[in-house]
Amino acid sequence: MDETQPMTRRDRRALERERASEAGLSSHQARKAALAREARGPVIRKAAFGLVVVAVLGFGAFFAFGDFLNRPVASNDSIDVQSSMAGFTPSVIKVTAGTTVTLDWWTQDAAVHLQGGAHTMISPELGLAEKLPAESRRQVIWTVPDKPGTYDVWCETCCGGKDSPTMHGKIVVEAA
Ligand SMILES: [Cu+2]
Repeated sequence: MDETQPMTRRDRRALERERASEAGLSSHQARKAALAREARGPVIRKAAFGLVVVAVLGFGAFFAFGDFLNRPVASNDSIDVQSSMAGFTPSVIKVTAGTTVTLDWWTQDAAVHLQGGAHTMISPELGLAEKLPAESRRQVIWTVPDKPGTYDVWCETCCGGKDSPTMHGKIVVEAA
């Protein structure tokens, strides 16, 4: 038989019979075996489709919940602050006048989205002019001014910077 030609159905049956007789099977058994082999095709396709579905769902879940999985755990005496395209989280940070606080500041944003590859935290009235590189976490140790009030804080390196309402947060300085 010419191996380069596709096998006809008759060729295939002949081959099955040949194999079956070698294995000592009747032609009836050989046909059953051939049918079973043919039936396996769709089963394998279904299994492959299932794997693709699982992979897609897995990636989806990874991207949706990656935030939570990678979220650094802040210690009790520090304030967890995330910078993202959605702004500061939380958008209102409460601190006590005259105290020294640690801002546990982190972002998962990639450098390509950020001017200069970093988020910033700017508040001249509060003495804040900090930079956070893409996909990083750092602790800002900051002494809160004595004057209570509500102050603006913003990022000037993404999404319109100071003029964007999204990149604005509030820091509420409460009386000691
Ligand atoms: Cu930013």
